[in-house]
Amino acid sequence: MRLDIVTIFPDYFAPLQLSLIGKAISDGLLDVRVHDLRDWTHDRHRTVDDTPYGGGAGMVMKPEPWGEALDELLASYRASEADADSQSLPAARPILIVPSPAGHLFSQSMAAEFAVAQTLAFACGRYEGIDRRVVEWASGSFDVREVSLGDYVLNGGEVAALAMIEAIVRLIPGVIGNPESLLEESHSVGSQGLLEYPVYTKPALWRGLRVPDVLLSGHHGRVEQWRRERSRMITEDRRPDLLQ
Ligand code: 6GU
Repeated sequence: MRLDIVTIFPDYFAPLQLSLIGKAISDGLLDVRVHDLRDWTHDRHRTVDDTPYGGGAGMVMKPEPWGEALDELLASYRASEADADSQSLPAARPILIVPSPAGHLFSQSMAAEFAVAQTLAFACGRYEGIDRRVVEWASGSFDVREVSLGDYVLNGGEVAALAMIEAIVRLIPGVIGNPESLLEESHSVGSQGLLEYPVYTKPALWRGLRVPDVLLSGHHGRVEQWRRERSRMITEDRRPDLLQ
């Protein structure tokens, strides 16, 4: 997968070099390119924002640098398509994810959908947002998806993009050593919409607290039943909305 990120804070994405995602990059499963939006400004101050038409607090990101950045992404996609095998299928419209607290709620199923894309681009704006015409214009060439992490406010799209990238990249085939571990997680299809059961490891007695006996019994069927019950109890308590 090719992953392009446009941001005014490229340093936010340094952690992508770590751990699982860093391994995916060095294994050649993932090609990450972080771009500084200010590279597409032309004034001495490298200005990316301006006051909102109609008034109000805060600043709005100017459309021109975004337009040029997205033009360059499209040109670069076309160049790599031309390089590719001429027998290959025409590429799908590239996906452009725009993190926004006003977006559709991000979910595990969205992560799974994005994980099979050939190319993904993230446009990270600040909270007050990007001039609306950028998304309008970009929709002519990209499959634009405005996506929110949840009902709280971050300062910009960078941290949201990092969270989404981690959720997406771990689903790319070959990124996780043991794909079976994906099946039982909270919010995955295999978990049947329930939250994950509690887990324990050695020692069996720690600071006076025992691991539940059933997990030491070696009785596979009873272990499964206990885990299902606990999943249901935890889901009922913390996320009753998931039981609908
Ligand atoms: Cl995607 N962006 C921002 N700025 N705030 C958020 C968010 C995204 N999701 C939840 N809060």
